Amino acid sequence: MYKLYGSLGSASLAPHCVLEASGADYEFVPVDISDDSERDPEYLKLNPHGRVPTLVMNGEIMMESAAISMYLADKYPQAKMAPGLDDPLRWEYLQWSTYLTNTLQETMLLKRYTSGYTTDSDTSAVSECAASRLDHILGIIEDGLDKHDGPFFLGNSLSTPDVYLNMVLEWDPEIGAGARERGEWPNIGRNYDGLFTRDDIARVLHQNGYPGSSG
Ligand SMILES: N[C@@H](CCC(=O)N[C@@H](CS)C(=O)NCC(=O)O)C(=O)O
Repeated sequence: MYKLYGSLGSASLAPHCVLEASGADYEFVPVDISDDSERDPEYLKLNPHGRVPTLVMNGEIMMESAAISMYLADKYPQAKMAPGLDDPLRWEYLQWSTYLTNTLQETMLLKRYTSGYTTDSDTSAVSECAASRLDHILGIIEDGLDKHDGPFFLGNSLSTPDVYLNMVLEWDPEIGAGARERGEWPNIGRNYDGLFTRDDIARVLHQNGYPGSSG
């Protein structure tokens, strides 16, 4: 039995989708991560940053959304969310999984938690810098999604980076839903819609407050 500590709409979404797709027994344990709430000292023992997600399994404690997602996707191939080790697409899977966590997510966090990145009380320079970096990063992702036929990073097969991408973009309504409404990043918009073609993934997205496909 897995316990996934998370918060709806947060970085716990990607591992939540893999758990749902895996058929494994799991419990989703909600954690209050609102800015004005004290972190529960018991939770800080599991995750010293007080962030989500954390996966607890057989007495082991694992953190980092991308790592948990990839670990579970490899462990449960029936979830069909990762190419196997010998699959020619494996390197692209690893490349995008890593890029999304160490570049896209990091820049979104920079934009979201500006005060953590400067000692200045005026954080507008951090916001501006993050916004311009995000623009560049989204252009790279948009082009990357053009490589294969199909809406996903790996063409027609959905894998963990597809969920991860949309999980992170939805943290900023202007960049997630707003950009889709404006038709700004069409490949990214198709990627979002593609997630809803799988019932197991759509179920978790709806639980996490996603309205559904725009198409
Ligand atoms: N690199 C971490 C980042 C996790 C993260 O920043 N989670 C956010 C929610 S999306 C959080 O817990 N924020 C509350 C806080 O930082 O106190 C991961 O991917 O798991």
